[in-house]
Amino acid sequence: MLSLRKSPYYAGDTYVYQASARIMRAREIFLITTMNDIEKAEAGYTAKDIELLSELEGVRKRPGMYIGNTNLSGLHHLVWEIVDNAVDEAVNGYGKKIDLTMYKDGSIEVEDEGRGLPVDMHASGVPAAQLIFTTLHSGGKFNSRVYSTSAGLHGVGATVTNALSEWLQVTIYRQGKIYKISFKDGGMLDVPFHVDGDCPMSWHGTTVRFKPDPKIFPNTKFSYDTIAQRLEEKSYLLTGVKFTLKDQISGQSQEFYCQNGLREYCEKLVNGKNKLGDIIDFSDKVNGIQIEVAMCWCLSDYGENILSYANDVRTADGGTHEQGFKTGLTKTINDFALANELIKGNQSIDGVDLREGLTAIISVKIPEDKLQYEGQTKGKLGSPDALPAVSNLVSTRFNYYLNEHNAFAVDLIKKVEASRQAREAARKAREQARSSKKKGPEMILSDKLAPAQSKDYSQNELFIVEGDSAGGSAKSGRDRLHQAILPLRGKPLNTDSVSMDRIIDNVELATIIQTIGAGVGSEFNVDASHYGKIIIMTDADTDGAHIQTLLLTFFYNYMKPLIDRGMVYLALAPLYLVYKKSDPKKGIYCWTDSDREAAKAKLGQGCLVKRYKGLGEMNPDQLEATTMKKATRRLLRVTIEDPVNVEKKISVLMGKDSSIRWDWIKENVTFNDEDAFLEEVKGEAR
Ligand code: 2B7
Repeated sequence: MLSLRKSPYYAGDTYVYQASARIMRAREIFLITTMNDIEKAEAGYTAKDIELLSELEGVRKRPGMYIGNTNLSGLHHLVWEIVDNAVDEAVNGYGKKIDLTMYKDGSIEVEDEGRGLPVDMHASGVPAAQLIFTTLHSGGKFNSRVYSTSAGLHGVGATVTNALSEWLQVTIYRQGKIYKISFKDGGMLDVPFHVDGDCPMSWHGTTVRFKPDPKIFPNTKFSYDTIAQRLEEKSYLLTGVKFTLKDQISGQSQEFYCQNGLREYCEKLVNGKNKLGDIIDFSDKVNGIQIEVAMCWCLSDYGENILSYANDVRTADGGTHEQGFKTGLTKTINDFALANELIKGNQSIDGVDLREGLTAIISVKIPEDKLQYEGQTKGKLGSPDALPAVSNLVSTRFNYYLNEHNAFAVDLIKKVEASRQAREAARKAREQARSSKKKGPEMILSDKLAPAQSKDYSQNELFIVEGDSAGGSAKSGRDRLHQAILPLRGKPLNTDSVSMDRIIDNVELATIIQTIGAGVGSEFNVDASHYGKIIIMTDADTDGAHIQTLLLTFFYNYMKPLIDRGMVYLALAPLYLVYKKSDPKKGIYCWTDSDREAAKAKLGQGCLVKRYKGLGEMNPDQLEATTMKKATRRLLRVTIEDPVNVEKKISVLMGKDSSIRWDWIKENVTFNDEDAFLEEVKGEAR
C-alpha cells in the first residue's frame, strides 16, 4: 500500500517519506549485498577440500568461486553466462537477435539466431553439446573466435549455469534438424542428445532454458529490472544486436536496440544535466584494436565518471585502455592550450582538473590472443597495446574536435581553471584543518570521535553513528583496538550537485573527511584511508534511511574508490526482540519479519515482541552483540553493479527537482504493511 507523508523533521530541499523498508532508498541506488554471503564466498579453498570432485560437483560445492556469491547477484550470473555465449555468437557475426523469456515456473530462456551449437560427437564419444554443458574449460575446443567476452576467456559459463540449475534444456536448430539434450539436478544427464524432428533448412540457432536450483540459491526469483538493465547496457555496446525481454509473470516486455552505440549511452548518462557543449564521440580500429569513445562534460558534476569496457565486459578497475584515454586527453588539451596561448608556457593543465565533471565511456575490442587482465578478477585490462592505441586515437580526434569547436575549447579551459582553483582551495582548507590545534567548529566536533587504538589502518573500522545517545552506547560497547565511533549530530548535506566549497563548509562532512584522513574528491587517495571499513549505523527508520542515502551519495560523489573497493558498509540493527516475560535474557533478536515469526514460533505461546525504533534504545551490551561484534553483527556491503542507473537514480532521488522524485517514488516504491504491524505492537503493549 502506498502511504507517503511529508516529513515534519527535515526542512531542507528533500522530502522524507514514510516508507517501511528502512534501507529502501539506499537500496534503490546501490547494490547491497550481505556480508555473510561475501564471507562465505571468500572463504575459498582450504587444504582439506583437496579431494577429487567432478567438475559439476566442484561448482556446486563452491559456487562463490564461479559466480561470486549465491545471493541475487550470483543468481543473475547464471543468466549472464548464457547470454554472453549468445552475444559472442552475435559479435562474431552470427545472428542479430537475442530473446529472453521469464516463465511462470521460475525458469528463464535465452534464444539466439547463431549457427546452433555443434552437433557432432567429440573424440571422447560424448556429444559436443553435452561437453559444453558439463565440463569446465571446454571453450576453446569448439571454435576459434576472434573476439570473446567473459565466457570466452575461461569457457566455463554454460557448465556453471547447468551445475547450479534444477534443470536445463538445450534446443539446437541446425541444417534442417532440431536437436535436444537436457539435464537435471545440477547437470546430471536427463534426456540424452537426440534428433527431435525436422525444421526448415533456414532455421539456425540455440535455445537454452533453465531453472535455478533452490538448494543453492536462497532466492531463485529473477528480477526483471536487473535483467533489463544489463540488456540495455549490452545493447549500447553491441550496436545492431537486438535484445528482447519478456516476463510471462507480469506481462512486461521490452526491446533493447541501439544504432548509435556509445553516443546514445553517453546521452543517457548525462540526460537532464547541464552539458558543456555537445557529446563528443569517435571510433576507429588501431593496430587490430577496435576503439570506441563517447564523452561529455557537465557543469554541475564535480566528480569524474569514466566507464570502460574490454570486449563488452565492464572493466570496473580500468586498465591500459583507460590510462591511454586519460593520457591522450591531458596531452591534447595541454598542447592545444599552449598553441593557442590559453595558458602560459610555464603552466600546465592537470588531468584531474580536466576530468572534473566528465562522463566518458571507452570500449575496446581486442583479439582474443592479445586480451590480458591484471590481477585475479577481470576488472582491470592489462593488454599493453591498448594504451598507445587509445591514447593516439584520442589525441588525434580530440585535437581535431577542439580546432573545429573553438568556443567550446575556450569554455572547457575556463572550466578546468575553475576546477583547479576549487581544488587548491580545498587543499588549503584541509591543510589548515590539519595544522590548527585551535578549536575551530570542526575541532569541537571531532573531539566526539572515539578513535581506534591500532595503527594497522586496514583492520580499523569507523562507525558513523546517528545521534549522540547511540554514539555513547557504541563507544562503550566497541572493541577499542579496532573500532572508532563518530557520532553525527544532524543530517549531512545533500551533496548531489554541490560544489567543493560547500562540502568543506559543512561541519558534518568536513569531520568525516578529516577523520578518514585520505582527502576528498579528485585528491582522495583510498590507500591513505585510516579505516578498512566505513560502517554507517543509523536507526531502522526513515530518518536513518535518509542519513544512509545522504552519506552514500557523499561517498559516491567524493570518495568513490571507497565504494569501488567494497569498504563502505551499512550496519543492520535488529528490528525486533522476541522474548518471554519470565526470562527476558533469552530473547531472540530479529532482523526481518520472517525472523520474527520464526522466533515467535520457537518461544511459543505468550511471548512478547519489542520493536526497536532506534539504536538509542539499546544498551551498550545489546548494541555490541547485535550490531558491532564481528561474530554476530550483520553488515551490508555497498557496491555498484549497474553504472547506467546509479547516476540516474542519484540525480532523481537526491537532486533538486522534487517533482521528478515524486513521480519516481509513485512509480517505483512499494510499501509493505509494517505500519500496520506497528499498531499490532502497540496493541500488545497495552
Ligand atoms: C565454447 C562454447 C560455449 N558455440 C559454438 C558455436 C555456436 C554457438 C556456440 C552458441 C546461448 C543461449 C541461447 C561454432 C561456444 C559454443 O561452438 S554457443 N552458439 N550460442 C549460445 O550458447 N547461446 C559454433 C562453430 C560452428 N558452429 C557452431
